[in-house]
Amino acid sequence: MTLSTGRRTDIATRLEALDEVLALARDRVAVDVVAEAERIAGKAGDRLRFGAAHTVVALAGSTGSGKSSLFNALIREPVSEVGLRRPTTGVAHAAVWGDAPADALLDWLDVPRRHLLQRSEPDLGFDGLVLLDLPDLDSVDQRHRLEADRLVERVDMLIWVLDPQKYADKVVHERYLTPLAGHADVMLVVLNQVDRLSEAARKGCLADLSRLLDSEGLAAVLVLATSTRTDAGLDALRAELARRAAAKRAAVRRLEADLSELAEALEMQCAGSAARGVGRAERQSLVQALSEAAGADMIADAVAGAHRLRARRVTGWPLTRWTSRLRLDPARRLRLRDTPSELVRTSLPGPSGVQRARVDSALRELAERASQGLAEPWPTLVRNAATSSRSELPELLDRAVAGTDLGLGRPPRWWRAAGAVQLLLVATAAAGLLWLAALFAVSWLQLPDPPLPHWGRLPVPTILLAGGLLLGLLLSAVSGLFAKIGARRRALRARRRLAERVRRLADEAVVEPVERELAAHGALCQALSRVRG
Ligand SMILES: Nc1nc2c(ncn2[C@@H]2O[C@H](COP(=O)(O)OP(=O)(O)O)[C@@H](O)[C@H]2O)c(=O)[nH]1
Ligand SMILES: [Mg+2]
Repeated sequence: MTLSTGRRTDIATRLEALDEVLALARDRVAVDVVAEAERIAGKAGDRLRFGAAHTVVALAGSTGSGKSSLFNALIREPVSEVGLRRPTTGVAHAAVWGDAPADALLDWLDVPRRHLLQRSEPDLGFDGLVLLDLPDLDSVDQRHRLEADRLVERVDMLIWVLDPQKYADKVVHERYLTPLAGHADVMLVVLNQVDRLSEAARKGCLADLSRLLDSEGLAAVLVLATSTRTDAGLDALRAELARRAAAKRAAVRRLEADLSELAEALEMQCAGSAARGVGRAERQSLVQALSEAAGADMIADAVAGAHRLRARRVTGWPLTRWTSRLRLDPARRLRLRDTPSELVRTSLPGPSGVQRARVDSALRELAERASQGLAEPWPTLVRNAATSSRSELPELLDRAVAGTDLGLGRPPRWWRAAGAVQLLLVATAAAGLLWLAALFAVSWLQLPDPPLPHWGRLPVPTILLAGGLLLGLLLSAVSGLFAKIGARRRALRARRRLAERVRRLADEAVVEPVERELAAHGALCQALSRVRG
């Protein structure tokens, strides 16, 4: 059996939206709020499965107001014991009109005491009506009160039975009527025992009750005056019940009211302005702080130093070049490898206290700005998301450094050319030196002078020796200058590459978790507006 009214899709859509809200709210929103929403979602799903053929109406009120008397008057048979406060009054009675089987529905309501009224004479038009006589709301026995509450929560419609003495009863008004202000559509208020009032007193009492209901936001609720002694107002009550039972709308209306009330209660989740998201400036300062914590300064220095040293080893003046071999490569010292690999650890010292503090404050700032204007618990959720991988950051940063291509593995091509020229110049100088030595030996041995070519006024061997040495020194100086410029450029590039890598890390470890929370908030508020209907 399904509900055939046009509102079916309506409430189904709202319930689907509620499921979405629940999926997003679990683990985020306070457990009691989620539990309440789950309860209503569960109840609505259950109730809808039983269809709209039946309309479950409960008589609720405090002790002695006349619930059982009204119940008997409506079914015209004395089934529910009047004036009794024996244990049996802690259990609800049901009267079921019509042929449609209501057993499954009553099993779900957990009401075992049932009276079937197939055809009432005269026909009251009560087909499909299920009337419940509830335990007293103010019973001294807590179990009775809980049983009444349980059914107040589940039924489709409520008739609040008041009497002239206790019509302003605090229990009924504060605990039930006021919180159910959104349910006026599925409630009736009955002022019973009016036979005990004079005409004037009755009017005054009804006026007072109306004022009270008005102040509780229940101006729309229908108020009837009845008496089970004189039968006053009973026909009007019967007519109203017949009308509601025939309309078959109470079940859905009740659930709709529940959903609206729930949506209103959840509304504060979406109070305030919409989330701003992670700002570019906050993201940038986080990347900055993380880069510093990753040791960007130290790394840039090491890259520059390694570049200069390696340049000297290849292009330096060969006669003093060997001294550079004695010096330790700064990149090696930090175990920064030529070929990046995330699998090896560097021997960077890790972030200092100051650097950690800067990262923390960047995280805080980012979370704060991203969740600005949102109601709790969302700023807390966003902050937790931002700091979720905080303790792993040093490790992640080191891995990022190890995995960054710092440009160490690619020596400039001119180095080798310059190195070759240096060797050539040394060879030239050596040739000049040997030549001069040979000339010296010839002259020492008093042999005839061999021919000595000149270039301008200088002998060629002298030019070879001096030129080779001078040009070697000059080349070494020029190479050193270029290496210095190159070192600066490489340091900058290494910084940039590291920052790129760190940005990716910041996005994965911080920005994305934060944005997931903000997206959850947006989706929840969106779904909530559909729950509201
Ligand atoms: N005068 C008068 N007494 C009533 C009326 N309805 C019920 N009573 C009496 O009020 C007492 C409590 O009634 P009962 O139906 O047991 O109330 P319940 O506790 O709400 O179920 C009984 O003594 C009834 O006879 C009424 O309309 N007029
Ligand atoms: Mg009773």
